[in-house]
Amino acid sequence: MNQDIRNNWTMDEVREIYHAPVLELMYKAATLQHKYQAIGEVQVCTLLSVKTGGCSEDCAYCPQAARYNTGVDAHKLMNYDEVLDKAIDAKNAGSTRFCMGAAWRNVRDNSDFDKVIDMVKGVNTLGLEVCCTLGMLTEDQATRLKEAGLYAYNHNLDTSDEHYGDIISTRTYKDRLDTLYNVEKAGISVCCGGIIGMGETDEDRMKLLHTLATRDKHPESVPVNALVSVEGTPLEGRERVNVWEMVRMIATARILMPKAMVRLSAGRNEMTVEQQALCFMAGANSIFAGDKLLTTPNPAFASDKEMFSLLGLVPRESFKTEEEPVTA
Ligand code: SAM
Ligand code: DTB
Ligand code: SF4
Repeated sequence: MNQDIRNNWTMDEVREIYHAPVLELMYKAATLQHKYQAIGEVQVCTLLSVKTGGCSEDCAYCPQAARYNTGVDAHKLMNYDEVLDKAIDAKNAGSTRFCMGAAWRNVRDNSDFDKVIDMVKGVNTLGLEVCCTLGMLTEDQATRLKEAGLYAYNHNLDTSDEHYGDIISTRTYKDRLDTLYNVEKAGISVCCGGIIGMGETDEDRMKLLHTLATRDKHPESVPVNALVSVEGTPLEGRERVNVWEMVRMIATARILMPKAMVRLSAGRNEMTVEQQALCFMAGANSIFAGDKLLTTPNPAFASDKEMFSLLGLVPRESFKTEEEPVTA
């Protein structure tokens, strides 16, 4: 039995890992990274908001919730050609995964979903790994997405079960878990992570990671977002998380789920190259590229290209199978 890949972690074990002296924690994470991931390879993903704003949910962090005045203009679903053009641009810029996001509470069986299905088919033919994040899904909807060629589905748990109610009241943790179940059942890769910097405790952060790492199957990817505090949301004016908090979160995720892609997600725009390098050392091996996340800024392709060259990083190819562990 492989002692590194476990889903029976106890909270005490997670606490011991998370609270270790930071350099020791990074060393341990980097060791597992060397064993299970291709060193220096970073997955480059592009996000596109195909349906922006006007969302009925009350997620306290989100600039797209209709009830907050954040200055985000609501846009109806983009059309097929526009989306395909953006996917081609992303591919030409070196991305291997294309993630389409919609500001929906859940998917409805209507013509908009039919259009998204066509987009998934179209992006798939470009040889990109297609991902979507559309809110809650039923089992049938997940199956339709899978049949259209969807590779991964992003659906974040965001924080611990205990803290969830302070951040979102319009749905429950169980609703999120149910969608993850439907996604997994349909044979789609799960992309699931969270956000730090929303007033949660260390214990909440560890509980989120514990929930992910004790699933029967670890998520294929785990996005770690630093809150982008947006004016008009209930979380406006929150202090930015410091780099060591990101490092601790990323390294703990890497140790608990050695084979997952750990994505240094929102928050990179506010980080220096040195700070990002610490996150890569701590086990991050995936990023969102392109100058916009969904609605907020992200580093430009050109500056990421410079960073890759400086740090000796190379973009990971698409549809790569798991690396064989290095023995010796
Ligand atoms: N509406 C769908 C949903 O909620 O699942 C999909 C889009 S939603 C914007 C995707 C994820 O983006 C959220 O789960 C959250 O983790 C992240 N996110 C949204 N706003 C953010 C912010 N201001 N800072 C960091 N992450 C954010
Ligand atoms: C994820 O974990 N982070 C991305 C993606 N999954 C969909 C979204 C970040 C959004 C940041 C705020 C915005 O740009 O609107
Ligand atoms: Fe809507 Fe998703 Fe934003 Fe919540 S995170 S308000 S569900 S778009």
